[in-house]
Amino acid sequence: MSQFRALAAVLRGGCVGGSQWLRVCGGGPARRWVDPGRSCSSGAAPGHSAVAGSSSYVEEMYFAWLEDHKNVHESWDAFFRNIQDSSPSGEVGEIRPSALLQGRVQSHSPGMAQKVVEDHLAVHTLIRAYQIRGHHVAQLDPLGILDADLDSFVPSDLITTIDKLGKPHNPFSHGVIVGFYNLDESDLDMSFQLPPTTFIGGADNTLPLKEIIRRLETSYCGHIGVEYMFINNVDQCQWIRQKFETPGIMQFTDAEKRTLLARLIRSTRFEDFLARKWSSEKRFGLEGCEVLIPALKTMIDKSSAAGIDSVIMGMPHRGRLNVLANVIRKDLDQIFCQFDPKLEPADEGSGDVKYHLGMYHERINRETDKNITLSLMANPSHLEAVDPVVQGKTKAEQFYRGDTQGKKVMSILIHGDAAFAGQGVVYETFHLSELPSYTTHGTIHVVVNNQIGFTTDPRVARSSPYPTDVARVVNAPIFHVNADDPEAVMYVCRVAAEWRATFNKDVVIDLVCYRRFGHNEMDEPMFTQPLMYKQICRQEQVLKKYSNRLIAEGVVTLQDFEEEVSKYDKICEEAYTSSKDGKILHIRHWLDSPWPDFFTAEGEPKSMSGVSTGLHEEVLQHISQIASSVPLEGFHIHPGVSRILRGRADLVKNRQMDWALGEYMAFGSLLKDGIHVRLSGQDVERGTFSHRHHVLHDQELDKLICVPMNHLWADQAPYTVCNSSLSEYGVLGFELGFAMASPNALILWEAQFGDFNNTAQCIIDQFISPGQAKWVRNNGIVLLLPHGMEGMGPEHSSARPERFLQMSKDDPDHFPEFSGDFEVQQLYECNWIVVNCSTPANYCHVLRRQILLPFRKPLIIFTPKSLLRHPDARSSFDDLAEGTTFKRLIPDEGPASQNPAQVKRVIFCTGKVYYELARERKRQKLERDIAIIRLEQISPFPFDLVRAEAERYGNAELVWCQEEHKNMGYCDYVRPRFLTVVANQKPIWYVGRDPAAAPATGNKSTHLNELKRFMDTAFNLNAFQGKDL
Ligand SMILES: Cc1ncc(C[n+]2csc(CCOP(=O)(O)OP(=O)(O)O)c2C)c(N)n1
Ligand SMILES: [Mg+2]
Repeated sequence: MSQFRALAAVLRGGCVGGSQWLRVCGGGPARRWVDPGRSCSSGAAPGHSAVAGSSSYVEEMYFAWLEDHKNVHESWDAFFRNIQDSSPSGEVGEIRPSALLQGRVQSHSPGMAQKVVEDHLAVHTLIRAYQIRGHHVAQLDPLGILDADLDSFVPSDLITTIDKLGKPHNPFSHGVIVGFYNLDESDLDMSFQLPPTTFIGGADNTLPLKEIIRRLETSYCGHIGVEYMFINNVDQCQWIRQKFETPGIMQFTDAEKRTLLARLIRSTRFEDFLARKWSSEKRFGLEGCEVLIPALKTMIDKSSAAGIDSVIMGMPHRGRLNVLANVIRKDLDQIFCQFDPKLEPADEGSGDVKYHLGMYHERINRETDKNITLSLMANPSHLEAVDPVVQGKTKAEQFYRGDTQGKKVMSILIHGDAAFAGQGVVYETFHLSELPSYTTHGTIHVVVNNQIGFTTDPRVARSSPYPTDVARVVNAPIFHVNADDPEAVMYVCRVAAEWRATFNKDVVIDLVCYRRFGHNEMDEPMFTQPLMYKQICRQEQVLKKYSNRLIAEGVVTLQDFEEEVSKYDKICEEAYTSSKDGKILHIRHWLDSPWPDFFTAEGEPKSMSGVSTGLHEEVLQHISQIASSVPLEGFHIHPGVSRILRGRADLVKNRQMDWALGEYMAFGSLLKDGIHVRLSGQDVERGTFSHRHHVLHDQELDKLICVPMNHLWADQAPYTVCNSSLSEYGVLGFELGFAMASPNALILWEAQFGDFNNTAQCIIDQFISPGQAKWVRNNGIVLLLPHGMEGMGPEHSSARPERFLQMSKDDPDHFPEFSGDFEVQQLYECNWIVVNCSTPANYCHVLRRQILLPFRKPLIIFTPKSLLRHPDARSSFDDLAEGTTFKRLIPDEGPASQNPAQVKRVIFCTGKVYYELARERKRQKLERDIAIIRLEQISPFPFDLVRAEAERYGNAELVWCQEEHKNMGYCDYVRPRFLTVVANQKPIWYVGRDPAAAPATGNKSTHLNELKRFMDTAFNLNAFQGKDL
């Protein structure tokens, strides 16, 4: 590099003749813009090979630069500035530019130029290398044994003070730091212009290389590892650089340090207290990551200051009790009494274990003096399953409060390292984060990265360097931080909250920590992690380390510290004493989403009477008119859609409706009553089967759409219909969470085909079926599951009714007592409602009933495919008229019903097979002999109505007919209930397909043969004669 100083002097001397020379080459106006992208007159970057051999080219650049620094590319600008800065005085002006092309100087210049250029580029590249890869060498692991990125390498493009600088890196290179850049030791004192993509200079534009390296190390390789260079937005990258590179930016006042210490005391002493009092109880303590509590509180403080007044959180087992106690501020005695084995439940909740229950609390944030509501969602053991649920609940709160930018309501998700890396729902949830109908405008994710999952080492538990890599897909910055440095942790929490408030995008904090004990406190970790745990035994508590540090700094005295500790210990002791008074466990106190106005003060329904779901003719006419037209003028719809709308209009003229219109009536009428309706799922806007068309697309203007359902009434509630990402687990979880926020909304999730619901099985099994029993909260989510054997093969045929029915809790062997309104009472007691409607009117009624009921239960609807267009599957407006209601069972209304004593067989069925049965009965002219009765509500089983029908056709044999295979469908559910209805006095014969492994055949003729076979049996009046049960 020193060689180049001579060249600098030479070049400087040539400034006199610069303008003359410029005319020769440029031939244009005196001032030229030297475009770095062009050849002859451009400013190819100083390191470019074209530059290396051309000293006249360097001269050209130099003179242009002298005239105006802006004439050249910024790399040339930096290059010449550097030369100017380092040139010894006196040489300037002695050599004319022509000399540059001749003699000694000329012979040296190309190589020298190249070296200067290379050095400069090297430094810029080095800065960039730190920005990209500095986190790989950050000191993140408090134990100092595992590398947080599972690799101990130092990237070759980083020059660090610890292992390279000043030492020959390559033994054959004779004192030159070869590394990546060909820099030598003398370059360390050389000053370099800093690029605009770094803030390490503070107020300085240039820094010596040595200082550049030191500052980069401070910013990127200390206790914080910042991963952000994958973000494809320059402003966001600059924002992060400014937050982490600006010298001295990580400052805390003494007051802030004391608050941090006080919070750390609470976090640590809470776990110590539990360990002392209940030494043999599992509690999934936070030891090793005590800093989580001050971390969450810092985020909440900062977010509150930015205007947030509601924070919805989701988290797994680890540290949950501590979060409840010290972040949400649940009364300590209520937490402690959970450890009492004699506690009796006071309400219906099955009493889920204490580290699963949720909580909702409104309080004043002490730092900001503002109101804040904190809720922690109840969650199952199934790690990460709660993620989309939290997001849905957050979205709903934002929606109902008109918080369109997420400035009032936000979510925080806490994760374990193994689960965050391993569970696919994490990815699914990330992929909802930027979608218009699903975004919550930024979530702060915190990973409690204790570098272990149960007994499994991360080196065999994930393929990515960090557990957080999944977040890169959505350009979320990731802040890795050593959890034993509380101030570094607080700093990243502060920045994360500011990031969320500034960009409304997700951000991840990776708290690299350790787990002091086993997976739970009873578990022996030495079996599997002997070395790690030897180190953990030696590891001083972070509270001890930090308090010592603050005492040494003079921020607190030992006495202050000890007083603070005993103050909190005393609080715990007092709460412990009062917890012994509690004899009853009120699960209701652990409700995460209360609906105060919907229930009585005791949490009971306000009434238990039946609901009228019929509609006024005017309402029916108005909705159907909007449903069959385009409410916007000059809107160009597709001719096919036009045809569909005309078809609807024709139906309406005859006061008839098909399935799509029945759905329109339900949604439209609820919207009229101020009920928000939200329908979400893959392709729901058009409808997979192209029957719905709730969003019309202008055929000439891009992105111009019309949602007629939002044009029904001026003061209607909003209708949301949204095509989702191709996810079931994530999206169903999201909608379930959405449905938690308010009882006054109809939230529907439609599976593209019903069989895909099993991809969301965890949400169904862990939340929807047992949610109320575990967590005493109602939820009225509706699942629309297209189902039916259409000869289309094993996929897309079955929504697996058998599984939903198996989880229904009504007792098959107990004939219920009929008191009050039996229908409502039975619905109140069930865990969910399972229906298969055969008519559009009944579909409409059941959707309306869902909202008009005084409580909420999940509703599973097996919806049709071929029936969507079946000419017989239509309803008259009369079926929805005022006074009509949902029919749990549709009796036979034909000739058989007029002379029931003569009827020989009653076929009970549900769903689409009814139409096949009815057609076959007609074909065989058996309408007097055989009654066909449709079970529309399968669960809870309409014992009352079935008994009435069984009694009415007292002489007939009873048959259950289904199109599904015998080990599937409804058979196993209905059979014992039928037997209970007839007190086991009569058989209920099965007609349907034989048992099978796959839900349907893929062969059309086999399908038809199967259908024919069971139809033959259904109408063969001798089929069961002489048969045993
Ligand atoms: C989906 C799921 N699979 C398996 C388990 C069983 N399990 C409970 S905790 C745990 C390890 C979790 O490790 P990590 O996510 O790192 O959290 P940590 O316990 O270390 O805080 C496992 C496998 C579970 N709870 N959920
Ligand atoms: Mg872990």
